[in-house]
Amino acid sequence: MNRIAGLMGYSALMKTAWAKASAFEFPLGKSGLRLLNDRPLNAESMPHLLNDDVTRTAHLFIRNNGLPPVDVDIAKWTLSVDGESVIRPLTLSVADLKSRFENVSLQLTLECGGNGRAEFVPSVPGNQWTLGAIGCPQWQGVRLREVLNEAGIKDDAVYLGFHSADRHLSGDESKEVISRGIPIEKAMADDAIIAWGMNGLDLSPVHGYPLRLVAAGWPGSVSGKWLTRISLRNRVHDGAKMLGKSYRVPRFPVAPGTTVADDDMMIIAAMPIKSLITAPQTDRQQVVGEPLTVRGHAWVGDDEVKIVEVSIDFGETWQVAELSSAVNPGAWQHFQTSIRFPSKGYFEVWAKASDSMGRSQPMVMPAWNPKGYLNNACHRVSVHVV
Ligand SMILES: Nc1nc2c(c(=O)[nH]1)N[C@H]1C(S)=C(S)[C@@H](COP(=O)(O)O)O[C@H]1N2
Ligand SMILES: [Mo]
Repeated sequence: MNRIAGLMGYSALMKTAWAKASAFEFPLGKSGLRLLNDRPLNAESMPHLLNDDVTRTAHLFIRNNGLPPVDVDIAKWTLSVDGESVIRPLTLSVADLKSRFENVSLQLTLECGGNGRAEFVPSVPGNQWTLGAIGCPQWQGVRLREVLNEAGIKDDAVYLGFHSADRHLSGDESKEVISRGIPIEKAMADDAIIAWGMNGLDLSPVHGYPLRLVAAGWPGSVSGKWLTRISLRNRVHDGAKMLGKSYRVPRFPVAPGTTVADDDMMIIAAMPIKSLITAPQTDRQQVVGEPLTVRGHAWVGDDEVKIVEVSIDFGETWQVAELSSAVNPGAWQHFQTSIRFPSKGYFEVWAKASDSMGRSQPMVMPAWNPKGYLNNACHRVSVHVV
């Protein structure tokens, strides 16, 4: 059974989700999210809630692997830099970070590697994200490379690993929830930061207060929240959720449902090209002959989106949308176009983005993989023209 990418249905899915959500209170300041799991807390946004150029904190998805730290005292919080490949190990307070390094404010995308997982067939375990595990808020912090340069990087450094203060679900305090990382080249990039703020306010408790990493364009799991330590490694970081099948995909395409050996899996690097239609909302009614504005965002790992095309005839013909450039490296780009429907009836609006390397979003599901990562199939919304 082939499910329809992106159209996949809020109606059926939401009935169960809302029933669950009604017994659950979202953290203060969050609104409209769809609850996937309350322990650990996982909740996704909706396409129409992501229509703003800059994602509101209220509408950014939440992806926790464990339980956030409690009783955080920002005045006592420290971040250390260590590892085999550090020259001068460092420990910094939040105030040190703010006063000793250039402060930056950047719009950076954050997308969970499992965004779109719900559509893989056969289905795979894990949070059943549909479309909403993506956002692009404005982050305040310092460039990661400035802190690393201050500590000094040995020639043999190849990777950066992070450590965090969240608590393992089992209650076992010796167990780390997640300790992932990025190659040193990405750690030195313009769009990799240590953030203390989101949209001009302190990070909220669910998003990593008081400090987190944000490495735009890579799976969200490398953007460690509640950050306490970063390690410069002389080998690929081997922390929790770096090995096995976590955040990894097969090195070669496999048939749907295949069991893949760990040795045949590789770490996900930059995220693929993708777009999201944020207006109109799916299931919209439209009067025949009246123009409809179609709007949304497009983004791609470490590259630039070159073109976004829109179709209302199931991909037979495409119309090129206006596309903005990114406000800074690592930010998503916005597209917009006006559409007139030729007749009454059931239409779908499809959006397809392509990047500077000539890669486009697939119209149907991309390669199945055991954990359901990297679904960048085209988003489709329905319009009933009357
Ligand atoms: N310490 C810590 N960092 C973490 C996580 C976590 O569970 N613990 N989840 C990761 C994953 S898988 C994602 S997709 C992003 C989600 O960030 P958000 O909850 O702020 O949207 O945070 C990442 N950083
Ligand atoms: Mo994630």
